[in-house]
Amino acid sequence: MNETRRALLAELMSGPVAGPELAERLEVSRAAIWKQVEALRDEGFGVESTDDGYVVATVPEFGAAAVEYGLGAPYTVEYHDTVGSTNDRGRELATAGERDVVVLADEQTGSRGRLRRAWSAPSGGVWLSVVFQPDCPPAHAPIYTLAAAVATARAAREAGVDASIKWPNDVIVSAANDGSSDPSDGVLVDADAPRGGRKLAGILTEMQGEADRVSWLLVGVGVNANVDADALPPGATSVRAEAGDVERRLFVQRLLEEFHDLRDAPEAVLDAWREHADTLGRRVRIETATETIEGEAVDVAFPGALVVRTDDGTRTVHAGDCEHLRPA
Ligand code: BT5
Repeated sequence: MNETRRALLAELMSGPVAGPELAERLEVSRAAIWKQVEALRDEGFGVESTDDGYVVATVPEFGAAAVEYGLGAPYTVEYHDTVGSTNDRGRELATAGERDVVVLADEQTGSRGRLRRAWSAPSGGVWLSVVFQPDCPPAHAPIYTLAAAVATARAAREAGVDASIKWPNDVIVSAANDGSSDPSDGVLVDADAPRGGRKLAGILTEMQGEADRVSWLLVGVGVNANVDADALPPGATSVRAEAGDVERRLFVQRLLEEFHDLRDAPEAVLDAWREHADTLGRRVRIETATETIEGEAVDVAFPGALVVRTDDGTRTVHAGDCEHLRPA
């Protein structure tokens, strides 16, 4: 968004301001203010002229300006109705030197999960990538995946979804919580959700770094928001299916605000993660690049490893695909 328009919106946040007063505060001409007010109207803002000045009466449903308006975190937003992958676009911006930018899309046509798996991203979802530069070595990057999972779970809970985190990068509605199976009969895992729980969101973190310092980090978050579950792969769920449609503008704001707070306080992430984890206390099977590890997930360790108690002792697992198993 144009800088003057951004500053204008910031002024209008706190109530009516007259055109001449705005021109003075922003150090531009009155004609420039009028032009930017028209541009905001074109973007879907209901800007009304009252006796006391301009007032924002309505905000558009979604988009860059909609998310930036009232956002309590210092990100600028680049919005696309449709894009290949927000992570790919984020990578372009990161390489060009941009930081603290969020790429946001209504629909993606070439989005990815880990190991280049396909990710479905139909219109109505929340598909975004945050580009930033944490002051840490590359080895610490997983803490930001955990932070994004916590932020997503919190935003989803506020939207009425019983969301929890499955290590390492999923936000799910646990099979035990979604009402589709009765925990009292001892069957804790839903048959349609073989890896345990229905997947609401996934996170894909990518980065560039030198030996001791991250140059840029990109946290891609995909949330099935206002999407029909049958438009998604088997085993997936959506905010719409669990709790009804959400105001995506507010959902994205909450997610970004929570993420930003945790980004600033990495030492708080593990406790927050434990609070929202579905994986801890469960029997798990983890496929790593080289082996399969089975046991009970007992804790999470910095920067994002799962601690698993196995028959052969305790293991700290740094990466892999995790399955929640039925209790023995
Ligand atoms: C992930 O990978 O869960 C990471 C997904 C990250 C997507 C975001 S969207 C914004 C940004 N831009 C991108 O291009 N990507 C990021 P993984 O753990 O590997 O899980 C992938 C698996 O999830 C697939 O193999 C499918 O089985 C399943 N899947 C695909 N689309 C899904 C969806 N919309 N909801 C739930 N599950 C899905």
